[in-house]
Amino acid sequence: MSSLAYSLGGEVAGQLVQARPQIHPAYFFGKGKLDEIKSAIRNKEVDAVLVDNQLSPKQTQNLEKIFECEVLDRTQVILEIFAKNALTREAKLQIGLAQSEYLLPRLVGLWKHLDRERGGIGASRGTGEKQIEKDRQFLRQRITRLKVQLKRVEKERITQKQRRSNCLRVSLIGYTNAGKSTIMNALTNSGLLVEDRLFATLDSTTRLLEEDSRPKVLLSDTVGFISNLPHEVVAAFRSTLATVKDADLLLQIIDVSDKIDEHLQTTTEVLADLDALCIPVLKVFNKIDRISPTRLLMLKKLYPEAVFVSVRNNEKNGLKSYSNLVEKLRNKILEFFDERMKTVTIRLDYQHSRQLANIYEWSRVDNIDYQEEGILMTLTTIPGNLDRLRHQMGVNFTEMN
Ligand SMILES: Nc1nc2c(ncn2[C@@H]2O[C@H](COP(=O)(O)OP(=O)(O)OP(=O)(O)O)[C@@H](O)[C@H]2O)c(=O)[nH]1
Ligand SMILES: [Mg+2]
Repeated sequence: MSSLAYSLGGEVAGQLVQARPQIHPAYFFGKGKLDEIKSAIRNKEVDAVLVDNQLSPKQTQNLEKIFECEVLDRTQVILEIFAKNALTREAKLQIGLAQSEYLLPRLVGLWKHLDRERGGIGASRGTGEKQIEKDRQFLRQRITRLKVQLKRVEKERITQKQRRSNCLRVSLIGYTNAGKSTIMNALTNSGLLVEDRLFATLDSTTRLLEEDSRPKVLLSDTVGFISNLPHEVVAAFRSTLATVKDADLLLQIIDVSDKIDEHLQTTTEVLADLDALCIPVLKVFNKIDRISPTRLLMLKKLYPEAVFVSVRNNEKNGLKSYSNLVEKLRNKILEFFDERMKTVTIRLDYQHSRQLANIYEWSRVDNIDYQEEGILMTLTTIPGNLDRLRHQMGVNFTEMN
C-alpha cells in the first residue's frame, strides 16, 4: 500500500494495522482504532487515509465524516494511479470504463446521506433516489459508449494481429514494477518508460526481438499485475491484455527482491482470469543484483528451469555483465522456438515462385536448389506456419521427406 501511495504521488505519514476477527459493518475499523487513526491524522496533517482492503460505500462515507479527510480503498487507489498514468487513447478508454463500472453499484450509498440530510428540513423526500436513477442512467450510457469505442480499438488490434499471425509472439508478464519494461528495452534496444513506481506501463508495445530471425519473433510489454484487484478492473483491461492471450510464449518476470510466492500466485490468478493458463511460461527472475549469493543459489535450486538476470551493472557483485545475462535470456527464447520448429524439404513449381517471398517471411530457408523440375528448398519453421504454407500452395507444395 505504501508503494501504491508513493506511485500516486503521495507521502506516507504513518501506517496502522488492525487485527479484528470481524470487520465493523459501518466503520470498518473498531472504536479504539478509529480514535487512534483520528489522533494520528490530527498530529501529522494528513490529506487522505488509504485502506488496504475493499470498503463499502457506506463505510467510506462514515470514515470520511469521522476523519474529515478523503478515504480511498485499495481499488480506488489503483484506479487513481491508472487514471493518472494513462497516456494512450486505449488506456484512457479502459480506465474510464473501469471507473464507471466500479462506481455503478456504489451510487446508492453515495446518495443515501442526501436523502437523510434533506429529509429533516422538509425538503422533498426521495431527491437522492431520483438523482441516483439519473446518475445510474448517465453511467450506463457512458459504459455503453466506452465499450463501443473500445470495440473499435480492438478491431484495429485484430487487423494488426492478422498481419502478425505468421510471427512468433512472446509476451512479458508479471507483477507491477518487476522490471518488464527494463527487460523489453534491453532485449530490443528500445526506450520505453521505466520507473520505480507501480503501473508505469498501462498499454501494450510490440517490438521485433531480432531483425533476421525467421519466423520473426515479436516481443510485447504490457500492464503489470497486482494482488487483490477486482475482476471488473482486470476485465476493463482485456483489450490491452489480449497480447498476453495471443502469445506463443510468456516470459514471466519476477522481482527476486520482492515477495516471490505472492507474486507468482497473483500471476497465476490473472492468467486464469484471462483464460491463458495453457500458454507455455518461461520464468525470469530479475534484479538478482539485489539478493545475496546464497539466496540466489537457493532459488536456482528451486527453479532449475528459470533464467536469472539483472539489468544493472553487476560486475562489482561478482555477477556476469548485464548484456551477458540478457543475451542468455534472448538465446533461451530462441531455443524455446527452435525446439518446436520442424525442418522439411519441399519442391516448388517455377510458376509459383512468387510464393518465395512468403516462404522467406514465414520460415528459415536452410537450403535452396534450382532444379529443372522445380525449386528444391529445405525450410525450418513452426508447425503452424508449415500448415499455412501447405494451405496456400496446395498441390504445388510437395514435401520430399
Ligand atoms: N536493482 C535492479 N533494479 C532493476 C532491475 N531491473 C529493473 N529495475 C528497476 O525496477 C524498477 C521498475 O522497472 P520497470 O521496468 O519500470 O518495471 P515494470 O515491470 O515495467 O513495471 P510497471 O510497468 O510499472 O508495471 C525501475 O526503477 C528499474 O530501474 C534490475 O535488474 N536490478
Ligand atoms: Mg512497465
